Amino acid sequence: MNTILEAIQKSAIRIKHAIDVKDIGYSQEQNSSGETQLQLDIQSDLIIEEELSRIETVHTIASEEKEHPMVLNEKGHYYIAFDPLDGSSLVDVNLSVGSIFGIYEGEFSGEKMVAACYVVYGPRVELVFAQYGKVSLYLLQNGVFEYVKEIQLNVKGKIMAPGGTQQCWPAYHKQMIDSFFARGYRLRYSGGMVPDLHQILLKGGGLFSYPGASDKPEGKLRMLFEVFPFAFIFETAGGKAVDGKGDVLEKTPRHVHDTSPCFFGSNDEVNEVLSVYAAH
Ligand code: FDP
Repeated sequence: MNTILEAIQKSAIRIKHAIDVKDIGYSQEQNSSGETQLQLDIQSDLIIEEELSRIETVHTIASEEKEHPMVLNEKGHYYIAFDPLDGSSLVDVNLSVGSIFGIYEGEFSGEKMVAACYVVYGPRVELVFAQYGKVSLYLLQNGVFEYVKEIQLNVKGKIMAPGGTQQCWPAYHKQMIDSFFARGYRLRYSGGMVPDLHQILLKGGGLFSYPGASDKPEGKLRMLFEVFPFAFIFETAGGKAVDGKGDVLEKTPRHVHDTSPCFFGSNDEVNEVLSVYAAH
């Protein structure tokens, strides 16, 4: 696993360099979700593929930017799913973006997840890695990721990050979000899942939601590339991650790019989501 973390760190340093200097224009290509890819999406995908290909223990990789998983080494046992540059449409307005990694043993399913990691490319580059019941924060300094601290969520937070198109939300979801704001929660939503969830984690808690809605009944965020890694990180940090009914990590996607409604946060807020959703 150490070699995987090292490969992620090397990829992050190379992606940060690409963000700083590369052309951020749109390519002629679309990814599996029908989104037009940026040159940077393609570049970041290639960087991670190249770094992970060097590791013998990696059996298969799946990228948000590619239609199908790719077998790297039949004798390996780790399956790694990654979103090379999440929120890349925010690069042109100079907001933070990130890379997300889910590490599985034997197959891609929530229950087989053994570690998860993300990198935030903001004013500083930070990396969060969850494994063995611990979530660790690292900061890139002088070309090296230095350990900073362990991350733990409070039981209750103050931040609300409500994703999706409001006019398409179910009425009970809107009432729930309005009721959080009526109790003093502060809106914090940049439109980049990585910085938005990073903020909730580092500020002690709150709720990030991306519900099923009339325009997107199964939500927008992809289970393997986005939802499961953050679910693993939030649960390891003492919080919760659900799809509205139960632990989202108990789901198994039928297709690599399947999405799920998702709610990540500290215990109190997510318990409230479960009780509101159970009543509907
Ligand atoms: P993006 O489409 O810019 O890649 O991955 C999907 C994502 O960003 C998440 O990072 C973000 O949380 C979400 O979409 C934002 O979606 P909405 O604009 O629909 O709220």
